[in-house]
Amino acid sequence: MQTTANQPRFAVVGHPNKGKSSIVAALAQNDAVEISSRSGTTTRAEAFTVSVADAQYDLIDTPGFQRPTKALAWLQANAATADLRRAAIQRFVDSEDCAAQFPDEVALLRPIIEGAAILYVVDGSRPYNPDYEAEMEILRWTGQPSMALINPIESEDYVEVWQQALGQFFKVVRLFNPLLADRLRRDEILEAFAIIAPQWRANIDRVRLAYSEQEQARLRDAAALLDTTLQALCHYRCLAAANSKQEAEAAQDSLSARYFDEVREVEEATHRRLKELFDYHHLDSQTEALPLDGDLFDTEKWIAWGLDRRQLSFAAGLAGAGTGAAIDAAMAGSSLFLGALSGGLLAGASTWLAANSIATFSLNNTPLGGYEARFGPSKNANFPYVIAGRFFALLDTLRNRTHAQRGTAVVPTIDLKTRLEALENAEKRRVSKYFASLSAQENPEEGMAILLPLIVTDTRV
Ligand SMILES: Nc1nc2c(ncn2[C@@H]2O[C@H](COP(=O)(O)OP(=O)(O)OP(=O)(O)O)[C@@H](O)[C@H]2O)c(=O)[nH]1
Ligand SMILES: [Mg+2]
Repeated sequence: MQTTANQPRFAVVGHPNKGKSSIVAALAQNDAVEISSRSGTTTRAEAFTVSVADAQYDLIDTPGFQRPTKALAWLQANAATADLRRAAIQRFVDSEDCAAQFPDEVALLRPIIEGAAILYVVDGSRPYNPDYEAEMEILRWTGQPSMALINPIESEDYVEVWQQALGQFFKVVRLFNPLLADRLRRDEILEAFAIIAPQWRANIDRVRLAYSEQEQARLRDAAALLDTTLQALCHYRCLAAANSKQEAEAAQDSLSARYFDEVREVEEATHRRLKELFDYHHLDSQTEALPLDGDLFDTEKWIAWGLDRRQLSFAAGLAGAGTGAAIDAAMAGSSLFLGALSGGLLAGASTWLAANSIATFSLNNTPLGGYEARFGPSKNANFPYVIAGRFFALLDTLRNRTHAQRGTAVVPTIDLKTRLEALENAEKRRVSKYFASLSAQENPEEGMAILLPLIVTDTRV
């Protein structure tokens, strides 16, 4: 990777365990950065090149200050006047003796003396204390452009106090919580980078522009991925050739097991691909298992698929209607199914209800005199909604997360209805028609464009 003098470089420094690595991970969108609650996790300086399209900058994660007061005393003994301070820092970094005595300070100062700008990180939930002054003083001696970031780890209780103290050492002080996926804040931080290091302004502006284009590209790619997945899954079937009818019938169980396994695998591969699209390469996520082999009117399973109880009750109401019982009008008003009905998805409730299993077994004669056993494809009208709902749940989880969060992402079930209702009427109709044609085993075109409005709906609170 090409690194030029003109490429912005920022060293993230501060006390141990104040979220330096978390800030690097969030800004760099890199879930491989090592983060832990253990103090002293980062033991050496490591540069992460952030590449967004053709724009780049470097973030350097560093170990925390361990002995700032003693290090400052060494520096003071080596620089009698202000004009000698930068040279003293250089000697400090070059000295073998200092490397042995102050390995962390040497590691964090080296990239700075080599030209990186400084991002000094403090915790806004802990009180200010003058111990930090040795750190800030050392950083000031480097003469490099600098700004401070207040990370409100547990609260914002001491943010104001910190602002006052930091304001005396840093021209720019910003609040940044690396665990919140706040894109505006990230942009604000980048803008602040350009203020402290105007020589990098053109490059930083390119990065900012690339970030916003990247977001749009990701959403388009996600829409295309969902379209491909729905087309694949709605047409999915498993076939087995047999010489006799008995042999074909005997294949039913293994064929259906294979069908459900493979459908699950396709979905898992899609979810992995979606994570990669958002630069999550190490993230485990936990989505309710797709309970494919059961009856679609099993309450718990509907809920697992992201449809709530009221929607379910309405489905049950419709089932009653099919056999002459009344539809509960109150339920009707609140249901996803009503949208589907009014959107012209269903010719009649019976079409919807006839398909109460995902896919069925069938057996055909082949032209050569043998038999073909077949499981699938799914003609179930609910199936594309279920697959799409689960995809949106993961998408929202990824968009609400930052790369600083560690641990398994628990993907909640989502309210698909709210997402559908946010669409314009014409968009709703196009989505309903698209899903219906998938279940009717057609190959709807322009799925990506049809799905995009559903994808971009930002369900974040
Ligand atoms: N709740 C919360 N936790 C945070 C935040 N920022 C960091 N943490 C947690 O604080 C701990 C330390 O974060 P790191 O990013 O590893 O801190 P560091 O400054 O790099 O630590 P060292 O490398 O040990 O110096 C981790 O458990 C993080 O998950 C935050 O904004 N909110
Ligand atoms: Mg760290």
